[in-house]
Amino acid sequence: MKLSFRWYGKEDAVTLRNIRQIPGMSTIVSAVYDVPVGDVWSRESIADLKRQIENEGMGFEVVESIPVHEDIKLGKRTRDRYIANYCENIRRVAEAGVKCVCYNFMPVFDWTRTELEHVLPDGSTTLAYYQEQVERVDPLKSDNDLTLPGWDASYSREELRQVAAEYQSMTEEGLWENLQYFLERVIPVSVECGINMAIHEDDPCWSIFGLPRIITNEKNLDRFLRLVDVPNNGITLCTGSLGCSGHNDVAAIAAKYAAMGRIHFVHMRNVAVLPRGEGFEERAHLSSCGTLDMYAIMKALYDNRFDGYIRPDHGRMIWGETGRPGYGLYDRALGAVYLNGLWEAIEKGDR
Ligand code: DNO
Repeated sequence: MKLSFRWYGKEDAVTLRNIRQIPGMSTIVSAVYDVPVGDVWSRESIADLKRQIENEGMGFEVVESIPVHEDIKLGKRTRDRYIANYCENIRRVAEAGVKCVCYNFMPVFDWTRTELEHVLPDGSTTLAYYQEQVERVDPLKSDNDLTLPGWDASYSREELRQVAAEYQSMTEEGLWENLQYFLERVIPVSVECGINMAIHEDDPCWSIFGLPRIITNEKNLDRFLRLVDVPNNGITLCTGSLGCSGHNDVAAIAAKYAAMGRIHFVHMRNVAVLPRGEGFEERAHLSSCGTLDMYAIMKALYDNRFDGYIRPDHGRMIWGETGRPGYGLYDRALGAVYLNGLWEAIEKGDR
């Protein structure tokens, strides 16, 4: 495995120097944030990222994310222009030495939580999703002024309603068709430039606000991989996104797709799944802190010869740290160290 860490660029309170000091850290996961979704990234911005990362002795090999414009997901006529830009971005990051691109195909909302600072018994704070709170918020109702903390701040309230309204007639099958259209154009370019494309599962892995979500379980991942059946069309295995539903056996999923060579990137984090469909809370990485067996997942990857990138996913806020929810330094660094330990033990146990 290649240990990696997400960095939000110069504006990130966590510095590259901080990250470099985490044992075994080799790769930075980042993106260009200075242009709107759908535009072409400048070569200068990409080169600038690369230079900063390499100056700290690490490599820039994973992009998370090149975001997919809503017009592509909606299948609008304007999508061809955005797909052309997407392909151009793939070529440009490949020229800079990037090997893997993470993206998602979730309508309107990326990851969604109802609380960003839920206090755990030990005084740390974490991200949580309570179904009952989600049900009280409907972005399509004009008289509803409730909001959720994870929402994309780049949309005004009205724009959010408009874009969500455009999905009212979109079915899951429609979204599958639009995903296929996108992949048929983008994957050949990624093959040409040696980039592994890694779709991120929907988080949480079920429909919210009546919007379709399709990258949610093993059956749908099978269907996804068959849409364009080449190794470059792969997945980001996000343990927390799949694992927040008790129906997904994450270790079995990890084993299956690693054996097929279709997992290019892994987000490792633990969640506590609440009873009776009440939602979930993010927890420290250690297996005993949540529902997921992190050892079993790492072992499944190792046993099936996974050799891609892994990063510790969301951390809690601990030791008084404040900052971007889920993306502080301390708890993610503890996560990285734990992943190193698991991997070393599994590897040496195998000799
Ligand atoms: C959340 C992340 C996601 C992820 C995108 C990939 O913390 O895991 O926002 O980056 O879904 O496109």
